[in-house]
Amino acid sequence: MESQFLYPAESSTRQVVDLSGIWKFKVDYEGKGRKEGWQNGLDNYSEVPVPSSYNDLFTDKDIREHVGDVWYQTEFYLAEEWQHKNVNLRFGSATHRAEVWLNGEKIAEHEGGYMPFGAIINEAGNFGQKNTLVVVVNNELDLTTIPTGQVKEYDNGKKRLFPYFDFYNYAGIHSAVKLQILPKDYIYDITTVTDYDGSTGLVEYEIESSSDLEIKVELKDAAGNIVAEATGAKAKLEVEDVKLWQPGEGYLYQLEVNLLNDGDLVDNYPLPVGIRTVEVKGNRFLINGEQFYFKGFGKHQDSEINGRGFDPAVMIRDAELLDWINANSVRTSHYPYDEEFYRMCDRRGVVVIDETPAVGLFDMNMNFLAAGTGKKSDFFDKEIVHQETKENHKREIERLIKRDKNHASVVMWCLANEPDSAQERAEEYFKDIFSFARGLDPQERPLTFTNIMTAPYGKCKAAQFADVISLNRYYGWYIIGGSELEYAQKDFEEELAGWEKEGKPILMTEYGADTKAGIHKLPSVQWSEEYQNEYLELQHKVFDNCDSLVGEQMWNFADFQTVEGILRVNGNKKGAFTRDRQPKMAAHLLRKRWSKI
Ligand code: BDP
Repeated sequence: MESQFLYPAESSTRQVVDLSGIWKFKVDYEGKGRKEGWQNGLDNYSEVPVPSSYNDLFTDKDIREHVGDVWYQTEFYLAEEWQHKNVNLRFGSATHRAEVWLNGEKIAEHEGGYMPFGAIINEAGNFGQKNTLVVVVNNELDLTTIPTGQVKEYDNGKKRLFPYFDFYNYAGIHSAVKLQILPKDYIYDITTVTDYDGSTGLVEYEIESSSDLEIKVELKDAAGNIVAEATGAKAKLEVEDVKLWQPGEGYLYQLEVNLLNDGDLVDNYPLPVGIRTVEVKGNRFLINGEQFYFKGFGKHQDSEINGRGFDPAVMIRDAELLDWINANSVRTSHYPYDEEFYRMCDRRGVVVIDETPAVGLFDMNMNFLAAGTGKKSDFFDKEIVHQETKENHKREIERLIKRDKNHASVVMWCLANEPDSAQERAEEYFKDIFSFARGLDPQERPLTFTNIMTAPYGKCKAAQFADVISLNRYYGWYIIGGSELEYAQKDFEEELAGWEKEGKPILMTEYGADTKAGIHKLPSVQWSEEYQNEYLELQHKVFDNCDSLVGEQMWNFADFQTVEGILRVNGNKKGAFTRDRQPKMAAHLLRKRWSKI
């Protein structure tokens, strides 16, 4: 299969079989599975749901904290008639790496926890018979993986993982596993670029397929009327009286791509297309030529029991809450989410900043906590970082843009979260990263990364390459907090005034205060719901005085799981909502504020 990035859509020529459900599961405590032939089939197994993280399902801490391989197995039948088609086995994602065997034969291998992969299985598959699919998933991270982390091994052979980031390193098969029954000749990539001229919408497209058969495309409006047509692998469509895709109103056309052989339909792929433009002009962020102000959150794909596993119920609940709170946007901190999320945002008009998994480019365990102390770190002084880590980082950027390039909802790429960008050698690293990324997006969307507090204005070596200055700031929480809160305003304003000199848009991608729902205290103390509100009010005062500010995304949408430790109370509690998606007092405050902006 030339590319696994195109979403597995159904059509009159394509059938999709979802293999999600209850699979067999076995933890490989001693790392002996391959030697013992587990790839041929598991014995003495337990059960897991797919998709889901496995960590929070069991009652045994050694399973939750297991570092190494875990094995999955399922069985399925391949219909006889599929022999004459291409049967593609596709994983939406498995975290952090996976190897796949079908009937004992290795068919795929993938590293990187958030992107699709798979293989055409016609050769390894048994048609008309039962097939055994075995997958081994591994969660180890190091200095060169994206994201980064560290494995510690103890005398008894046990290992523990210390992520360089502030969220639990959930592992498992996190997205649906699907069989795509594709025609012999099929479409495997589509690229669209949209624009408009007055009331005429423009859709440029380029199609890649496994053969050079004739291509015919039709663009249909939401009611199904054909509004433009063309032939050939590449062309520009014009749409009269265009209805633009807008924040809050995700109007979608459908590009029907048809592959024809002597006029007979061979393959059809339906791609949703929102016609809109995105641009940074001076210190403004424009969508369809109009100033856009981001209101919303940095999120996590995180929920009770399921962990990082995709859960459509949680996704819809979150979308309803975003609506309720008058938010218009999210950042997919700190990794790409499930494909269904972007498709939903396209439909609902939710604006997305799409982030790579490049988090933890900071040479300190739990860097997010130690960062505020200004402790010395030398991540970018390491040669290996400029070689292997950077190559892996580039690979993830390339994959992200390939997978998500056509989503109207995606308006900006966030290339990294809080790297140690005050370091000298961060400059050469990010110069290369940004110029690499600039060449990849056919829609040329703006690029950013989120800047950490230890690389303030004047010290950051990477911000010069970004189109938008995205700031994660905790004035009033990690610094100048508690009884000093009122004094945080001045320092924060001074820093923003510095950044404003760059003449670029400034976006608050994080600001927040840990708050345990149900703690009330008058006058307030840190961790109480009253304090979270006072903290937010102060931040908002600062924002309202900054002309270059193009948005505020509070940290975090909801409470989420992290590693355990003395600074996290069963997770990070900065949510406006609890982990079970109920509002804290802060949610009501934000709802009121955002109804007026
Ligand atoms: C920032 C990180 C984020 C953390 C947050 C926090 O980007 O992942 O969860 O701070 O400390 O440093 O809550």
